[in-house]
Amino acid sequence: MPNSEHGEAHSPTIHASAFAAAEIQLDDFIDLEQFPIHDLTSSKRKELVAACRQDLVDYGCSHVPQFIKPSAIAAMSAEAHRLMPYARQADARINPYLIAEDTSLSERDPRRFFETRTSAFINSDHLEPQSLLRKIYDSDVMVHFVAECLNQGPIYRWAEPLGRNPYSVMHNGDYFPWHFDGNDFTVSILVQESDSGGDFEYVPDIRSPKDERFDEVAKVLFDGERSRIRVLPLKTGDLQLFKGRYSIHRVTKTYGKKARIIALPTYVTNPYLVNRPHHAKAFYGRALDIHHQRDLARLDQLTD
Ligand SMILES: O=C(O)CCC(=O)C(=O)O
Ligand SMILES: [Fe+2]
Repeated sequence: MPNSEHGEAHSPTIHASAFAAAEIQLDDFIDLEQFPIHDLTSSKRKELVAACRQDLVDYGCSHVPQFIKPSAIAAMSAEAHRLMPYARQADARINPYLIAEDTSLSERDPRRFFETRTSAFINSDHLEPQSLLRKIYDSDVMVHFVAECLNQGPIYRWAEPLGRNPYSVMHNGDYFPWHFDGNDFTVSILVQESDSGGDFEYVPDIRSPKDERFDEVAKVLFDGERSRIRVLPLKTGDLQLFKGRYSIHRVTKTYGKKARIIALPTYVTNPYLVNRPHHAKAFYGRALDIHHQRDLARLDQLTD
């Protein structure tokens, strides 16, 4: 679908197809000596998977420092900087569920907690034809490795055309408010640190597929209750695996001349679903036909 329909004057009309496995050279982005994710017999790989699993059980999040090669980070940073004119802010006022305000709810209901989002996304459909981020995303070896770390499968790449593997960009003073994700798992790769701030804060498993726990969420939002909040100061090149549908999270204000840039390859358990139209519009600036066509029931009953 041409982007011009949505009023973007400079949008490229790139709709590159996926890279085939034979086109993806893993050592373009991973040091396979240190992280032999391709070698299923490797004890190093087993240890890495075991550590990630344990962190996900203990903290809802796992963190592998310096997972992506500096040369690959430099290539992604260069791509993100070239694409910076397309970074879009979309909706400013959001609640954690990305839904419209319902004034019939009590004022202390988390669905009535709105914050101003100033961060921006370079949507996935803007990635360049030779994008290294898309190679990482299209790599079956990566999908397999991520699934093993999550200890859950099968998982798939996401049909979502705008949010499947975007860059999130935060400039001086920008803030990414508290929210839950519409998808199951996000893999984050920090491409550029801001000079200060830009910490990832989250409350592991504050809701479950069967229980919204609005009271607990309200304590974090309205009372500033920090006892269960974990803070992850990511460094450039680090990999983070995160279950964002159950753990409310935000990125604190970023400061300094350098933008905080993070790549977000995103995986799902249902490969057919995309974001809900309101979520696509609020985060990625527009709802396409596919968002309306695939606005289907979720397996869980969570607000989304
Ligand atoms: O920038 C980050 O680290 C997190 C972004 C995020 O939570 C999201 O895109 O849903
Ligand atoms: Fe998120």
